[in-house]
Amino acid sequence: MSNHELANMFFDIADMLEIEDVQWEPRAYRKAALSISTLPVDVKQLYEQGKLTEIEGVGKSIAASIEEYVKTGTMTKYEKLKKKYPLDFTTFRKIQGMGPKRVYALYKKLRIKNLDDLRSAIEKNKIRKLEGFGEKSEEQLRHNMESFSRVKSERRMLGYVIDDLEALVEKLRKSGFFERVEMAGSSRRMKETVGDFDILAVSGNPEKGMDFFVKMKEVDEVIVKGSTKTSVKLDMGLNCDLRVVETKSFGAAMQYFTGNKDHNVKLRKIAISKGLKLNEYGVFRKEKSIAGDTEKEVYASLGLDVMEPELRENMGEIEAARTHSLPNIVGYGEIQGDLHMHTANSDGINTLDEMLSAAKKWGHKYVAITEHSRSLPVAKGLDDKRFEELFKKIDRVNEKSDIKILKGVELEILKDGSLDLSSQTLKNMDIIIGAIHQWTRGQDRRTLTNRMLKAIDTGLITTIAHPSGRMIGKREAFDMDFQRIYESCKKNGVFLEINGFPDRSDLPFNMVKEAKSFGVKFTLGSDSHGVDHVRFIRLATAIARRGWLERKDVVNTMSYNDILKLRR
Ligand code: DGT
Ligand code: CA
Ligand code: CA
Repeated sequence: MSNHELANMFFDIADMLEIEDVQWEPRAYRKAALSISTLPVDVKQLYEQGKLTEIEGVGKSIAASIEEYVKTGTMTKYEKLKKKYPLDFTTFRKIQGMGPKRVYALYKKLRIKNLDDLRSAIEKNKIRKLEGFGEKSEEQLRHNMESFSRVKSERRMLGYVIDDLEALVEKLRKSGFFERVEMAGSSRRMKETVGDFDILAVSGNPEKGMDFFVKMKEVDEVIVKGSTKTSVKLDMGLNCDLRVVETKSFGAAMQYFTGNKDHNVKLRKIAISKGLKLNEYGVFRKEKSIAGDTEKEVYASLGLDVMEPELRENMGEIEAARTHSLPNIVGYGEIQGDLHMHTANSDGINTLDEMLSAAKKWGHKYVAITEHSRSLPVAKGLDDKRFEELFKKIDRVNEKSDIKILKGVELEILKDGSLDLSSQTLKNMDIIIGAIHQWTRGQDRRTLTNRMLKAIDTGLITTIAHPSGRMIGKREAFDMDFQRIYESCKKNGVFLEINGFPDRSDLPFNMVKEAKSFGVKFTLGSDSHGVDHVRFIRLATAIARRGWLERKDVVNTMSYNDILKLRR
């Protein structure tokens, strides 16, 4: 059971209740669905901790439905309604002009249950003849349906699916049907969002291997099955292509299917300029293969150094590979700690002890506990006094703990650029993450830029939280003069954060690369709000790598003692 799935069920219930003219309830279900769909933790985990009603909009009765679903795999309320209305509300909801009442009218009159039915009814001009519809609204529906079909391939945030993908790859490896299995595509490049998974394998018995693959429990639906390529839909809602290739062209296939496309196009041009042919089978001079079994050879045959997959975005890496000046990007294993974490003291769900043991298990040597400050009441921000109490506790824990804690704050940058909390409280902190969370509406580019610059100028801030403010799929980056901000950060010795929380992934990697060119350095944070998020430091590191950062550019490669000295 995923949050996504559960949220869709509640949205469906809301739609069906609306058809039944039930008052209020649809709103309540939508509210619950919305908060579940954006929840940073697994609902199942909250259930196990008895914390369901802490979810915004989830009262006793919705909590009971969740519990029933977790325990039995069915939800009576949903099943009952669905029997009466066996319609694909989840899809219809995404098409403009297909509100519940209209969906129901189309079902009653034309038995339209799903997208295919809708399409064929429109093609046969059946809808225009219905009372209350007409030719114009049929045309409008046709248009809306087509624009839905174009965008329907939903991308997913890598942070939420990478572990499942790796587990899947591991299962294929252990199946005994493949000699090699590797992931390629955007997930190998650690792109923040992925459209589908691409897996490459070598197998002496591809038919049996593919049989095994399509029977895995993660596979919901087989799209095409062949002995060299099989495409399926996985239960996590993403498609996955498994390709079986020959050992002698494994490197060429890895290169080709890792991409990205622009990177490949440029490589192919280089090949042509050298009188060579490059494709997923190898590099060829006339018909003779000159490279193919390793990526390194493929690149070398084109006069290029091989680069880490994260760099393959056609952002200058090919030029750098030619002049042997690729950056030595920071390694995942070089990160010593996490510089952005919350606990139940503000809006996290786990205690300090729980967060520490999860961080220790991950391998961190230190973490910064950076609770929200008082002016963010929705996140239960702390005032000066509560920070003082928390820091006393941290001092006590630090004495005995082998994983060290940095005393920090995720500090509200107020509307005018001044800082939340007293400078006395701030003085006692090891790390201050300045953050803009609110009052941005109505602030134009100049006002917002000046607000940020003023905060940087205070000389009190260590780093800027999720600097662009973007939320994937929800909110664009702030309209700010980022170049001036980079300049000012460099001048004031203020870092920029790379926030690894999947929905944020902020700074975005291309902006990281630009900020680096101004001489800015970076802090990495998982922005954990629970033990399940500690793993997001890896995503922050991936963005750092994709932004060409080297060890020296990343504060988290420093030791605890050296970080303590930053503000002393
Ligand atoms: P995604 O799935 O949208 O997150 O992104 P990718 O990069 O995984 O793209 P995908 O799955 O369409 O294709 C996998 C790789 O195959 C891609 O990174 C590069 C290569 N590729 C796909 N289409 C083309 C193409 O038209 N030309 C070239 N040269 N390579 C391509
Ligand atoms: Ca892909
Ligand atoms: Ca693909």
